[in-house]
This record gives sequence, structure tokens and C-alpha cells, in this order.
Amino acid sequence: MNTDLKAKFTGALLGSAIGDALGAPVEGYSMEKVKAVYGEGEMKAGRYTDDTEMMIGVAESLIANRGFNGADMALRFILNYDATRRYGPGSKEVLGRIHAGESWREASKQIFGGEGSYGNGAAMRIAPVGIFYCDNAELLREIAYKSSHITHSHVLGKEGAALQAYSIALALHGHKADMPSRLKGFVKDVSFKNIALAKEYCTIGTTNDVYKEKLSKLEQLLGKQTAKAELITELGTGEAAFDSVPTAIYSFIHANSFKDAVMYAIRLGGDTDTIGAMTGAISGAYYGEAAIPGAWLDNLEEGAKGRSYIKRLGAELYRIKIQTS
Ligand code: F2R
Ligand code: MG
Ligand code: MG
Repeated sequence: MNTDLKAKFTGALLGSAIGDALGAPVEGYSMEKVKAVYGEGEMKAGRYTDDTEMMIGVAESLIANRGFNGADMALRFILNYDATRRYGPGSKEVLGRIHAGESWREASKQIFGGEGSYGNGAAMRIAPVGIFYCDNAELLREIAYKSSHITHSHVLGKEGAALQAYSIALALHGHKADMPSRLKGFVKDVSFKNIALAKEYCTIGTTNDVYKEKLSKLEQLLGKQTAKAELITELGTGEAAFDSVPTAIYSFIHANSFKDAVMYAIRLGGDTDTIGAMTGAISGAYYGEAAIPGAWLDNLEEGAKGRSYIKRLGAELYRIKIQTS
């Protein structure tokens, strides 16, 4: 642990919020429509959405409990909930069920016909897990799965969150070009070593081929000149975790700065706030807080749980991490 790492902790959380706020005004837009809104990439409203509100809940809970506590994390999601931040329908229903008295362990299993959600809502909020468990891949996977379970019980939603968390951890440790090969190793690990964990926490069985295939495709696309249209077709820009987590990883590896990575991700269109948030979290963990354009940070909303608060959460996670390492 060193002081540079502190800037990576704060960079990951602020990067996630910045990507979310940048993508928010164009969420659901096509690539062509985004182009008409974003010229050079100036921050618009600077207001974050559900992605950041839930990421704040994850960080607050890890700090208060010095680790994972499911009941507490679920409560924080509910206390922080602000419908104007535009939640996904599945997450909204699950949080409503828990608020009404259902167990946080059971509520997420009731939606989508009992399949649970494979949306990207667990991956979009996972940055605090990626930084806090950056030096223990198995524990990172376990906490990613457990924190996802509060709203996302489908294995593909959980695995997407674990993949995003591990990407953040790898970026924190300075991995970029070798990230795809390391991620492929990580996904393989899940399938074979942690099948018991997957069975305990997932509504349906393990099926990680989707991510293995996407990571192979990602490597192929990085190895050649790839047009945005092809990337969108091959990796996706949708709300499913498997249609957005690999796209965020690609955006980080393809670009050479925090700004270029986040703007590349948002210019793809689709689930822009979420792919922006996930790209921003990986990029912030790699480049550190100082690499985030000052104008973007200045325009990120302030207030009770705004940019200063998010930075403090990153610094506090770092402080607890070095105390307990
Ligand atoms: N909700 C939004 N954006 C749209 C806001 C429009 C709204 N009308 C407004 O303007 O106010 N963004 C946020 O939602 C995404 C994260 O979603 P999350 O939390 O994963 O939700 P959900 O509903 O669980 O999953 C998302 C969609 O994925 C599909 N899906 C998931 N599991 C499925 C399954 N088992 N079977 C079939 N489909 C499944 C569904 O279409 C879900 O609705 C982020 O973009 C965040 O920014
Ligand atoms: Mg959102
Ligand atoms: Mg979104």
C-alpha cells in the first residue's frame, strides 16, 4: 500500500460518478444522437443517477461494517433511494419488497419469473468492492456475489459484477494490456472452483460461457481497427450485465487517458450512464484521481452526498484498508 493507491481509491469512486453523470443526459440514445449532444465532451448537468446512489450505499456499508453486511447494505440502498435518479425496474421492485418487510436474502429471487435479474445494476455499483478487496481475488468474487444478491440473483448479473470488480482491482494494480487474459483466467476460476458459492447464491446454475465468449471477442476487437458500429454489435451497449461490462472493459483498454476512455464509452450510445460509470471506475483506478479532468470534477454535483462526500468515501475505504492489511 502506498499514497498513490489512495488517489486510485478516490479516482475509482469519483471516476464512476463522473462517468454516470456524463452519460446520464444521453442514456438510451443511439450513437448518432449522442454525437449531436456531445461535441468535445463537456459535462452537462453533472447530476448522477441510480448507478452512483447505489455505489455510495455499497461504500457506506463496507466502511460502517469494515466489510460486507448484507442487511446493512440493503438498508442503505433503501435509505438512499431517490426515484428521480431513475432506477432499473427490477432493482426498484426488489428494494420495494425489502422495504415492505421481505428478507433481503429472498426478495431478489422473486423477480423475472423467479429467475432473478441479470441487469447491470449490480456491476454499475461495484467499484467500492473492487478497490477494497483488490488484493484477494477469491474474496473479491465472494463479496461481489453477495452484494449483488441483494437485487440481482441471476448468475449472469453476479458474474458481471465480479468481472467489473476484478477489472477495477487489476487496473488499480497497473494492469491494462494484459487485462483480458487475466480476466479470462478469473472467469474460468469461477466456473470450476467456486461452484458451491454460485449454487448457494444464485437462482439458476452457473453458465459463464457468455463472459468467456465476450472476453475472447473483446481480445479480437482490440487486436484490429474496430469501428464503433462493429463494437456495438459484438459486445453490446444494453442493460444486461453481459451486454455492458465487457464494453466498459474494452473502452478502458482501447483508450489512453481517463477522458478518452469515458468519452469513447458514452459515444457508443445505449446504456451510456452505466457503461460510462463502469469505464470511469476502471479508468479512475488505473490513472488515479489527478487524471480526471478538473472541469468534469467541478461540474459533478455537490451537496450532502456529492463529489466531496464521494471522495471522502474513497479516502475512508483506503484508510481502513491500510489499517487492516
Ligand atoms: N433504469 C434506467 N434507465 C431507464 C430510465 C427510464 C425511466 N423511465 C426514466 O426516465 O425515469 N437505468 C438504470 O437501470 C439500469 C440498471 O438496471 P438494473 O438495476 O439491473 O435493473 P433490472 O430491471 O433488474 O435489469 C435491467 C433490465 O435487464 C433486463 N433483464 C434483467 N434480468 C432479466 C431476466 N432474468 N429476464 C429478462 N430480462 C431481464 C430487463 O429488461 C430489465 O429491465 C442501468 O442502466 C441504470 O442506469
Ligand atoms: Mg443510471
Ligand atoms: Mg444506465
